[in-house]
Amino acid sequence: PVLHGYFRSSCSWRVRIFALKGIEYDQVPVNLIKDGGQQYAQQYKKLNPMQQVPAVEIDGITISQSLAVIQYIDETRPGTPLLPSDPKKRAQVRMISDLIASGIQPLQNLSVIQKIGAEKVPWAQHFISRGFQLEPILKETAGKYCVGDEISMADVCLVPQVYNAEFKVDIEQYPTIKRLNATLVEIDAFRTSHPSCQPDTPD
Ligand SMILES: N[C@@H](CCC(=O)N[C@@H](CS)C(=O)NCC(=O)O)C(=O)O
Repeated sequence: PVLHGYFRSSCSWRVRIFALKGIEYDQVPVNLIKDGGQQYAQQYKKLNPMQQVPAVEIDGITISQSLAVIQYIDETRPGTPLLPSDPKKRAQVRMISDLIASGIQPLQNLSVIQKIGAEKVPWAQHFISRGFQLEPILKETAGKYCVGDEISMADVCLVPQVYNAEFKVDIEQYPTIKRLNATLVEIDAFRTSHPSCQPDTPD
């Protein structure tokens, strides 16, 4: 696979969790800031008409939308399953993943923040705090990880969102989120996929 992504993009980080499955992949950096945003380049637009990262070339097709990528690799590759087989747990994993991927991240995406202008910091804080009402949900579903004791797509969504939020809100207010994140960031696949150590991470 080839991942077109950006080191600091939370959606790209979700996909870098390829590492959890032991999948080797190449990375092509798309700098969201440089040159007015390389995601807007004509050549990249051909790959992802939405002009966002990630886009993944895999098995002869191109997939954008990080959750679609994660579910595709889960369905086609061996290793740690990212969706549990129990339908109730599976629904909980999807609920938490959607809550983050549809209910938090898009509201403070770069193109949104750029439109907001001067109010961008309180805007992002508001929507992260609102989204982190996820806390009581996780309190119910979590064991060692977001849903029970098995790592899942929900964990893959949570860690990048917490990384992004840490710059903006006080994570101490969310003890379950804080605990889960602290456990997850110790795992090798989360360490190697961290924004601080990607090929395009600046010195
Ligand atoms: N739903 C998409 C969202 C993709 C997305 O929002 N990507 C952000 C980076 S995390 C992006 O490319 N932003 C560029 C921009 O807003 O111009 C996914 O899960 O992959």
